[in-house]
Amino acid sequence: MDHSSEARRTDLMTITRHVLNEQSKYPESRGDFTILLNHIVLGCKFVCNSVSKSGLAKLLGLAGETNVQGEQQKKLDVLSNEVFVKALVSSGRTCILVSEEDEEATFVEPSKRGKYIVVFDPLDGSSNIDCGVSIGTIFGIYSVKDMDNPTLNDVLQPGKDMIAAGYCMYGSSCTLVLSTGNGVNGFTLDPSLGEFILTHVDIKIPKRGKIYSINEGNAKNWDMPTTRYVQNCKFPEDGSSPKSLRYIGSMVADVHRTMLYGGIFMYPADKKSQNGKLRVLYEVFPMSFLMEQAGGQAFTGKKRALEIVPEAIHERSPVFLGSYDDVEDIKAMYAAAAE
Ligand code: AHM
Ligand code: MG
Repeated sequence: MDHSSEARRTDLMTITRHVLNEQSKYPESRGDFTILLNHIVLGCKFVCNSVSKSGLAKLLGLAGETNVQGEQQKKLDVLSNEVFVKALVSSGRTCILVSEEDEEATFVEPSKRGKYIVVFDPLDGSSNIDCGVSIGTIFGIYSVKDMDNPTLNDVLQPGKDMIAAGYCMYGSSCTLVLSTGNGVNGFTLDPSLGEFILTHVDIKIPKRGKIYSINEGNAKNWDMPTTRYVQNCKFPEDGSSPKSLRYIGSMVADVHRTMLYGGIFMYPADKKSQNGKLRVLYEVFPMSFLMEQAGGQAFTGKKRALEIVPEAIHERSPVFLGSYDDVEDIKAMYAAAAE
């Protein structure tokens, strides 16, 4: 009998335990955040289960509806959105929800209201569902100023004001990466226990990476700094080795790889999409928050991504995020172009 593995199994750091430990540093904490997070975790487990069974359950294919960005929704998008909205409302800890799938923000009725605002993309990368490529949920959390009188202005805050952010990747394993503003930790779902277990302690992104990640099919329409930067990834002017290109087209998976291996992920502006593609509140902000917490950077082409003050809940922004030094390089390209 393997006594050492049995010993390990009795001392598991579950995500709830981890968050309780972190919250215990704040004497005023009453457990509300832990309860909220437990409901997010429940949503992730539900979606993870649905994603892995989707072929069997005939969930693949179009749901026949079009979302606010004019994109066709898949059945799993619809299901995931319902799961998270219900979990978040029933937590009793939220007051405003913003989902990629809902045109309007949801204001939680007063009897179920709490102090947190959750912005989320329930199932990002949905074009990858039908071929089994990794997809994920992205979320960010703010505190409301006045719980009795929540307004959209509470949501339209810069990303640096978020109190937590994370993503859950439904891939070869189900991995939840979380920051409550005190570094980044990764948890892997143990299907036999139904618990997320701390597996990636205090993730730090390498200072420089060897991978760049961008949809090169849009190159024709890129601006000059992006074009020059990508050219330099392939033909470095300093004689260093070229970078490798990796692009999944699923932000959670591309960012997760960038976080662990280093490098840069880019979704720039182009002539057709002046603001890029990715949504500020529930894609750019949470991923930028995590990157900064892991020691990396996130830049829009003009400024630090977390300093954007959104004017609309589904606003988009270009983004360049990843290893500190790689983002410094693209910042230098933009600075040179502005001279
Ligand atoms: P979605 O929210 O409709 O799934 O779109 C967001 C996804 C991201 O996961 C990914 O980074 C990007 O779209 C890929 O876009 P493209 O196919 O233009 O490269
Ligand atoms: Mg999305």
